[in-house]
Amino acid sequence: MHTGSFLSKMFVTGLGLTMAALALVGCSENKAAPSSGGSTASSGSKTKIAFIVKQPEEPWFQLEWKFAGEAAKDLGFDLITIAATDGDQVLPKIENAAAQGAQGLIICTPDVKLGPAIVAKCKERNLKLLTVDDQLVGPDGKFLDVPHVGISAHKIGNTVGQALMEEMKKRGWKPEETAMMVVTYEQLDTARERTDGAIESAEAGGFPKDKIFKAPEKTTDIPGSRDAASVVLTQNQKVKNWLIASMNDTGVMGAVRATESFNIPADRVIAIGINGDSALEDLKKPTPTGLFGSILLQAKRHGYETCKMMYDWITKGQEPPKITYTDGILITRENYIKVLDEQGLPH
Ligand code: FCA
Repeated sequence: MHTGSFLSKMFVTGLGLTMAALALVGCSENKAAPSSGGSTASSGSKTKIAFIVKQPEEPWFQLEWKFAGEAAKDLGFDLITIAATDGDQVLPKIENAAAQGAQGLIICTPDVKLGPAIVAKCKERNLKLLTVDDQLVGPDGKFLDVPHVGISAHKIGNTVGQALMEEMKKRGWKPEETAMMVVTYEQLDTARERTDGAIESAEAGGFPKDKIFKAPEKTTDIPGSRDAASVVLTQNQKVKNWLIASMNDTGVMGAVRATESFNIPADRVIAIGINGDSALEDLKKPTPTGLFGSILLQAKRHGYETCKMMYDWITKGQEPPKITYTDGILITRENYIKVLDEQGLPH
């Protein structure tokens, strides 16, 4: 059944979830106690893993937590899910996880520059550390030597650029009537690599460099990308057709909403996101919007596999690989149901 599924609920009851996410932020942590593994009252001896994310309102992170919860159930550990939505919250929340007895931390931090402080805090509190999605950086801008699970950002960006070119050619759009808008967030490496990859492939496909406009977003939410896109649209009102790329679905969704408020017809827009989360909202609408597709990422690997790595590290002393890259698949109106089914994802 489609309607009862996790993702459908997530999209249909967006407000409820946002409230739930806010409640989560408010009370700072939420313990998902798995039922397997025996001990209840004397859970002191049970392995405890904390999973901190930067944007609990984004469906991507909700999916990561959902799969982490499945790992907790299957492997029999306690999972502590914690939201840290800005830099100031990170260290106190780690402290909090340690005080609750966590032995390991999986984190997608709101600020990767906190890398050295996060590493120091985990060392001080004897927490094993694994990063997911966003890699920690040091003062020199180089990645820190912490095990990491992330997407092959540049390659996935390339896939976006190639798919945009293909669809543009299919529609027979003239290059002189077309521009590309790239909603960027370049201070975050994984974001910059994705948008650079999209631009690189568009150029390799013959798209003129001077028709590519970057729209730097100040915040990585819908209002942030919408505002950034509106500036570019205001400055380029003569453009007939728009290609749109960004670091994730949220980035392109804000831009698509902006094209709508500029009264640009939906069939004059081709937007392709990354994540395969909020883009589903548009793919499900009976009338196509400018949102053409998204690169579906492997949330299960980011939520379940990271937990398994951490669990094996804590319980067997098996260190995770230094780096694990995951990839993605293009989903569109035509194939998303089939692909989500194949991936064992709800829709
Ligand atoms: C970053 C983005 C998320 C998701 C993840 C894999 O953390 O903010 O939306 O794309 O990488």
